[in-house]
Amino acid sequence: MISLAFLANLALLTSLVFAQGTSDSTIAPITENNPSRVTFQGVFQSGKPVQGQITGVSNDNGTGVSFSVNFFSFPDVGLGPFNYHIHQYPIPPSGNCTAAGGHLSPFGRPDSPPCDPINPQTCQPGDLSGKHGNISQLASASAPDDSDNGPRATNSFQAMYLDLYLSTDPNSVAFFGNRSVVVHAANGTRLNCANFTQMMPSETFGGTGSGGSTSTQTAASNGSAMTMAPVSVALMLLVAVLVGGL
Ligand SMILES: [Cu+2]
Repeated sequence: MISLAFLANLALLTSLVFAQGTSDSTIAPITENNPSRVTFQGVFQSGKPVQGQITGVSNDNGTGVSFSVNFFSFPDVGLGPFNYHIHQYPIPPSGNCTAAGGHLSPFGRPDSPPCDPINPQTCQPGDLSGKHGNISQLASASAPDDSDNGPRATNSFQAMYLDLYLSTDPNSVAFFGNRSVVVHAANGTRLNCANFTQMMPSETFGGTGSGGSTSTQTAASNGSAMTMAPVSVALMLLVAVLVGGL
């Protein structure tokens, strides 16, 4: 009797999992209603090859996430082309990049075949270099001439792009704010990695230009302090006018 019930449950569970896994195949939907201007940044660990950071901020229209990539100090161009992804798990305090697990792939898209950037919705949401280009050309204009030893480690890579398939909404399966970024050599070696952490608007934009439309936690506390002053000034003016009029 128990085994029958167990089998029935197992069948139900299997059909549910199967339906979930196949209803939309592995196509990633465009993320919408992301909270406006929420920002997450990953900064690579010091003392490892490849330095720099990647920053993702959601747009005012809530669709997708805008990324800004600034990587530098690549070890050796010969180890490239380098690639980088958002990986499934955060990096533990030990800094071990292997603990990040595989690429963020909430719809079950495997690592192969390689991502076709013409159809980014078919790629793993975490496959940033697959969708937006790997690091095959490094800017080296500022590198000192050291032709005997090949290109110096000052090589850098910058990119900015809108990714439509990642999310800043913690309720989304495409949320990346609690995950990690890993940069790899061409042979897959994990050169460095970083956890994403949320940045406050003042940190992101240096406290300038965002104005009153910035609608997050710190803005609220700053705003209350700042709006108090005009209100008291207005009250004082009103009192002054009244007193003066009498
Ligand atoms: Cu990776």
